[in-house]
Amino acid sequence: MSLDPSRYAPMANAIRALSMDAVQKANIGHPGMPMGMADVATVLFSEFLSYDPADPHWPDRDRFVLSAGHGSMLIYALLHLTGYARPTMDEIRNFRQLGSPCAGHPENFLLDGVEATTGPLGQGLAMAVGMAIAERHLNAGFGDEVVNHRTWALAGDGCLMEGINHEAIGLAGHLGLGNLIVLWDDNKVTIDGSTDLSTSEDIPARYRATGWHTVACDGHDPASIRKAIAEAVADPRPSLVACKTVIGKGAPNKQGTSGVHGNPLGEEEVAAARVHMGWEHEPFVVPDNILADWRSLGAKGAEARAAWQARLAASDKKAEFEARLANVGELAVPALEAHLAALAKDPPKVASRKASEMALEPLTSAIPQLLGGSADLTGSNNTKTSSTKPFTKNDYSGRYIYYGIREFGMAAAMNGMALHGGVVPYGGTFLIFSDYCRNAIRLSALQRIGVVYVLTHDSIGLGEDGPTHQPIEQVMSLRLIPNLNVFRPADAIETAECWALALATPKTPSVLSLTRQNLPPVRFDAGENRCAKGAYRLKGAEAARKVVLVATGSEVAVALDTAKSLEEAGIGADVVSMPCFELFEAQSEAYRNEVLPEDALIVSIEAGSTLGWERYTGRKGLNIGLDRFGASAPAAVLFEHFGFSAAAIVPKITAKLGI
Ligand SMILES: Cc1ncc(C[n+]2csc(CCOP(=O)(O)OP(=O)(O)O)c2C)c(N)n1
Ligand SMILES: [Mg+2]
Repeated sequence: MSLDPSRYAPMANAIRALSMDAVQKANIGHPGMPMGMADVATVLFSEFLSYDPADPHWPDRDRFVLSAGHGSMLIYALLHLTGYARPTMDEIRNFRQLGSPCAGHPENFLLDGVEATTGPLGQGLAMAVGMAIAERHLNAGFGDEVVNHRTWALAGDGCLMEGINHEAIGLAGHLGLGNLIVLWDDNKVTIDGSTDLSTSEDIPARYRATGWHTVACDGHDPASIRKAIAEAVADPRPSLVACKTVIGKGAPNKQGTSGVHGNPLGEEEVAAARVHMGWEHEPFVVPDNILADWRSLGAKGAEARAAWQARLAASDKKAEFEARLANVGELAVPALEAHLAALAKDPPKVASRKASEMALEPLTSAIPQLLGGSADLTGSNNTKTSSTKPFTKNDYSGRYIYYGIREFGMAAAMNGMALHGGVVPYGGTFLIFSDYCRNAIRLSALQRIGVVYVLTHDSIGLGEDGPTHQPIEQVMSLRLIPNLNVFRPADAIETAECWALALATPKTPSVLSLTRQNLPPVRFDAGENRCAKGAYRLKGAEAARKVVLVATGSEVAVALDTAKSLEEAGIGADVVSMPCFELFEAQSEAYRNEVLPEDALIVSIEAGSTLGWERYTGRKGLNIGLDRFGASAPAAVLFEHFGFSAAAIVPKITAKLGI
């Protein structure tokens, strides 16, 4: 029961009118993209996209990602018109105002139907790649009956120009993700003006070179749009549909210019657009007949969803599928029980990256949702386990992704996988290259999703590779990102505990900061997850307590050595291991004061930036760290050279104490 296409023009104009009026009322926003892509969106939502406004979380729905997030009014208009409960017309009227879910850029946690937070150009498309990966993986496990949907990304010139585009499409082409379709708003305009100012690239040729199918259409002609999308759907490769459009289409004097990209049209031009489009209705009024056409599409989606529910009900994999969509936190604890008991019995001296691999072995075996990978550092990040065979074009059931040297692409893809659901992604690179993917890590946190970053070689302790590879400011700067748990475990037991914690927070991503170099065990008990409090007293003072040494990761062993020397000099010293600032901050004030008492000299020891440690050491405390770049030499030499030894630290403490 598809719509009579002659109805499309007024339907598309409803999108245009809502967009220009909402932007005009807010007096800020981007009318150009929604007005330019209104015709393409109308054909897509009428004839191709599988969605049900009454059940926005239906697992086998198509995913639609508005990668060109500045055009947020397009998705707000579409959600309202097709009959999602929100946004209401009042909420659209309050576009960009405090409390309205119609934020400047679409936020996945504010509105059902917004599958991803977008706005940082390029990342929406890269997240769509991750969604398509998750879809194919679940399809391999559950079959077409249960999982078989498409992922659509609407992207602008900016999304295609960003460097991450290269990483994302390279991966998608290599993996042959045929259910992925990118609709390119090929309007040849960006903020500064014509794209001729900055690019002369043959974009479809680049896509084809990475294994994509490409097709073009007149983005204002429904028949042309339909033909191109149908071709994209039929082609087994991922597809780029170049939709030739006029930015701001419908605004007679401003369309086609960069002026409509990100500015209100102005009262005069809004009035002229009404005349030009033949739209006689007041702002924020959509006539019943046009709204009815839009709403009838929702009913079509309900049929598709009901058919899927019937297929699931009849499937012998129903229970397994539903279990796959559940949170994994509770599976992690029992999965690690025997491993932790064995560690406590015979604590190994291993690098924490190795300890991570040892924990991942039982975790990946017990938790089918875990989908691992690395940006070409598998052997260094220790991310591959015996139960995770490669995910390839010919075998999507694999659970290990060779991302290639694409850190940003990997991080964004993992965001897409987590947003899709049914998989829990973890991926590795060197900690130093967290800066390459930092904005995607930030989007994991902003979007409230459980991605795990395995970031190894986490200090000068990596040794001979030298300053280009030695993180200095990375650990502290990752702690600046809200809603991100940064773990820096001190030994094998802490590493397993931190893995359990990382998998227990589906709405908070985690970073595991892990060493290249071996670490002596500092923990010999495994009954209680002591890392869960973020920081805890590892060793109490023997002599009268004058000092509390608080350290993370590889420096916990240095703190224990230092405490030993202090005790020998009659100076009582606690040692606190602080694997996670964020979890410590969540503890009661009483607990925090108990661990870091007022009446002792607090000394932080961490082989990285000291800025930030004052929070715990105070103005009178002591910060042992590294506020300069490292050097190329063996790890042990560097630790000695930069003063991470009891011999170097004790005199600083005694001087501070005036002893
Ligand atoms: C990573 C990133 N860089 C810069 C911006 C700021 N910005 C928003 S839209 C835009 C221009 C995008 O051009 P295009 O994708 O062609 O959108 P159109 O003007 O056609 O709507 C820029 C530079 C951004 N949102 N994200
Ligand atoms: Mg453009």
